[in-house]
Order: sequence, then structure tokens, then C-alpha cells
Amino acid sequence: LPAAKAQLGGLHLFARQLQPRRQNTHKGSYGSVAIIGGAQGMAGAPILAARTALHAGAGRVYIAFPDAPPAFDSGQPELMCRHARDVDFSGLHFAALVAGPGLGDKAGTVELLQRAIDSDSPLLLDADALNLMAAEPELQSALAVRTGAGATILTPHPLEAARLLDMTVAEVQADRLGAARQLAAQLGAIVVLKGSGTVIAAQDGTVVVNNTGGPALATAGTGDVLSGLCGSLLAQGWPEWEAAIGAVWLHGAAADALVAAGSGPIGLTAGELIPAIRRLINAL
Ligand code: NPW
Ligand code: AMP
Ligand code: MG
Repeated sequence: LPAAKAQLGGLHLFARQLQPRRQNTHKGSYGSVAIIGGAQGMAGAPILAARTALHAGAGRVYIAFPDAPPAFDSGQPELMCRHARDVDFSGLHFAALVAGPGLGDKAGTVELLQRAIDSDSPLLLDADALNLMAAEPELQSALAVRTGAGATILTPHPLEAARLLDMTVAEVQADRLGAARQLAAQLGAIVVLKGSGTVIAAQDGTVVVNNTGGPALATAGTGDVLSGLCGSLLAQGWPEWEAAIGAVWLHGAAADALVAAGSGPIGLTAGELIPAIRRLINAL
């Protein structure tokens, strides 16, 4: 923790965001997040994202499933599980939308994604939302002209970035800064190119390389945790650049803390990151 504080102190980036909660606030003060995803067999992905969003401080968290939703998440009954067709994403209904974890590619998902892109909410696209975008040029056009005030953040891993750029993974990895910059400029979004040394790129070409985390994170579901964390920070009013960098940094720092305590690198699980992220946010 002292090392984490020193790094943050050096950055002076999050001082405005990491303030104690004001006394006279309520759940509405901390934003509603909707996680859009969870096709048959991949419900775990949005559940990990949603649980993270809650533990990182969002006031209310919904999961919008593309198919029939479970009645509730028995491990986290605070979450609200809905069928996506019954959820209104329009305008600024949600303080942040996270689309893609375990979303799949069945009929109807393109239209569902279009509704999310058309909203004015800050929007994070991950996983299958990125794969659908790579396959559907009209979604890319819609993203490029997203007119609302809401920011857009994309969080591809190298294969997802390669699909969007029509490149190979080797080409992306050979020039990670260039690939992230190209995607950010092409799609008018902040791009978080994940992997060892995650690159965060803005549309104007600014790039940052993260220095937390390590191979403990090379396990299923860690990307889903990152998407929920970033969505939670967006919902709590973090500007998009700070939210992207802050989420990546906190996600890696939580893994580092768990490794230091003996819970990794071998066998760390994505779910274990969630309480560690909460601990870090409260300590900082
Ligand atoms: P390889 O093996 O090296 O050829 P996919 P996915 C590559 C959901 N999940 N550096 C690597 O390729 C997600 O949310 C659900 C280099 C790897 O095999 C998605 O919706 C879970 N290469 C869906 O599953 C938990 C890298 O990409 C391939 C790389 C599919 O997502 C798991 C995988 O990419 C999962 O999150 C790197 N740093 N990182 C659940 N519990 O419900 C990745 N690659 O084929 O897009 O599959 O990422 O698993
Ligand atoms: P995903 O592939 O979407 O599940 O995302 C994996 C997450 O773990 C991303 O945040 C990656 O940056 C992170 N990650 C995976 N492997 C490493 C590594 N070797 N070093 C640092 N971060 C990693
Ligand atoms: Mg992923």
C-alpha cells in the first residue's frame, strides 16, 4: 500500500476522484451501471463485471441479459437481473453502460449493441461487443458518430484488437502503442489495449503504459472484472481518461497485493480481485 500511494502521489492523477464520500448522499449519488452480456454458458462474465461494479462503489448495478435472465444472482442478490429487451438504455438512463462480457453473437445482439451505442451514457465496449463491431461495419460507423455527451472506452485484448484492425495478433503485439493509437483514432474512443504492459490511448494520440499487475492476471474472467471496475468509476463521475487509467491501475495493483499476500501468481482467480479492489479504493 505505501508503494501504491507513492505511485499515485507521483501521478497526481486521481486526487480529485479519490475523495471521502460526502455525508449527505444516497445510492442515487453513486450512479447506476448496466452490464450488457451473459449469453447461455457465459453468465459468469457479466456477473463478475457487475459484482466488481458494486464493490467499486456504484450505487445500483443491473445485468441486462440477451436471453431469459436468472431470477437473481444468489451470490450477490444486490444485483438486478433483467432481460435486455426490457431495459431502456436511451438518453442518460444509466450513468454508465458496459457491453460485451459473455454477450455472444446470437441473433439480436447487433440490435442490442446498436441501442447501447445510441444512448447518451458513457459506454465501455469489451469482449463480444468488440467482436461484433469487427464483424459489422455499421456498428463502427454508429460508434464514430456517437452524438451524445457520453464517452466511449474500448478494452480489447490483443486478439480483439487484431480483429478490429484486420491484423494478426503478432502485428498488434509488435507495435502495441501504434495499434492502440490507430484504434482510438479510427473509432473515436479511448482504447485500453490489454496484456502485459496495458496501453491506454486517447484519440489525440496520447498514450500511457500501465505498470501494475502481472501474469497472475492471466486467468479467465480478469478482463470482465476490469470492464466492471471501469464502468463503476465512469458511473461515479470519473472523467473517461481518468476512469480508464484508474481502472487499469487499480486492477493491476489489486492483483499485486494478492500476490504479495500469497494468493498468486499461480491460481489467482478473477473473483478474488473484487474484494481486493474494494480494499484498495478505500485505503487510497
Ligand atoms: P492464443 O490462445 O494465444 O491464440 P477470444 P475470450 C488471445 C467470455 N468469458 N496476448 C489468445 O489467443 C468473454 O467475456 C466468459 C496475446 C486467447 O486464446 C467473451 O465474451 C467467462 N494473445 C468470451 O468469453 C470467463 C492474447 O485471445 C484468445 C492475449 C470470449 O472471450 C472467460 C482469447 O480470445 C471469458 O472472459 C494476450 N495478452 N489475451 C465466464 N466465466 O463466463 C488474449 N489473447 O477467443 O476472444 O476469447 O477472451 O475468452
Ligand atoms: P481478458 O483477456 O479480457 O480476460 O483480460 C485479461 C486481463 O488480464 C487484462 O486486464 C490484461 O491486461 C490482464 N493480463 C493478462 N495477462 C497479463 C500479464 N501477463 N501481465 C499483466 N496483465 C495481464
Ligand atoms: Mg475478455
